[in-house]
Amino acid sequence: MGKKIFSGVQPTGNLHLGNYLGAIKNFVNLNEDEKNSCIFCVVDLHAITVNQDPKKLRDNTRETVATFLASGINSKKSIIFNQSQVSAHSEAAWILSCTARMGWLNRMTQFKEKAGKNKEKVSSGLYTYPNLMAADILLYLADLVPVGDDQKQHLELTRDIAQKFNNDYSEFGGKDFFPIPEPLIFEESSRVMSLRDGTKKMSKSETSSMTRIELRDENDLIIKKISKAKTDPFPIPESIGELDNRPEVKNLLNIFSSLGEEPILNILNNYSGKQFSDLKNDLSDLLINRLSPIRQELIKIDNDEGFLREVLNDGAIKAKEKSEKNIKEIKKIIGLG
Ligand code: AQP
Repeated sequence: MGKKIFSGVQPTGNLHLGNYLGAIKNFVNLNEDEKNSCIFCVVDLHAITVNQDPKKLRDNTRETVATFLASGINSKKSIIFNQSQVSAHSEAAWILSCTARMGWLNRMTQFKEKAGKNKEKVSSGLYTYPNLMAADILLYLADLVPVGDDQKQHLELTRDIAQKFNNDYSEFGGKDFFPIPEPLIFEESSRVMSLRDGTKKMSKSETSSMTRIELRDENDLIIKKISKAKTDPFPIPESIGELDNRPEVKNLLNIFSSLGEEPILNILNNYSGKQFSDLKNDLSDLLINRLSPIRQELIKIDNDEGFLREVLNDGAIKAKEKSEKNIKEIKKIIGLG
């Protein structure tokens, strides 16, 4: 049976291989299955939980949509829009923040990581971010959410919020109102790590761009970044078990595997005993082969402002239609209006 799928990406620039393998590549496959109904959202309201330059934010929103399209998401089959254009997201976030418990939010590791020692100075939006994420998903009564492994905890919170809402209002029409959404995590690509430190995830906000392959990187830069990627002094092993405690090597193999859609063991069979430079040369070729068509398409689409505006306008109309119907229901259940 077809699924209702929702996922979001922040327009914070520097979209990278982790975003592509952990999220966007999977969106493309889901979008191709005619039975699914997919909504892909550029979550600009999430982006403003940290300081943003307004002009850059607007450009990055366009760039994120262009990346969706260049990667192969079809805007005729899926709804593509930006969150801030559909006001029901903010309304639902407020309502659901009254369902979410402080104790639940206090456990969110992403807040702890992002706030660091600066807890008193970060925006309160950064703290309540998971409530908005729950609203995004539940507003469309989605049942499947493709995300990278880093978002698993937020999705568990979304499930808790949905369950509590359904229970709290069970006598008022809330029973089973929200489906309990499932994460869709593709194990081999769920966490792409930094090229310089295999224990940290590849991230847009890491200061050095040498830690990540960006989707706009030219071929020469891809070769340079992969050749400088950290490895270790030991030989390429024969078995997966021998990759324990070798995070950087494991990461390169994971990237190879998910990009080439080939089991890690096959790759080990081909490279065990060989030099890292052999593995890296072939990995660079594979990356160039997969990413350069996306980059070329991205540049083309990004220059077509009219087309991007049309995709976003059209997506917002469709998203409004669905979300307004559901927010009305939610308000009716809880006695608003
Ligand atoms: N390293 C990663 N490996 C696999 N998946 C990843 N995702 C992000 N990084 C990796 C997945 O990409 C989707 C969009 O993420 P996002 O842009 O909304 O926010 P994020 O997870 O906070 O991305 P970054 O790059 O890590 O940004 P910063 O540096 O701002 O924290 C999500 O599905 C995410 O799981």
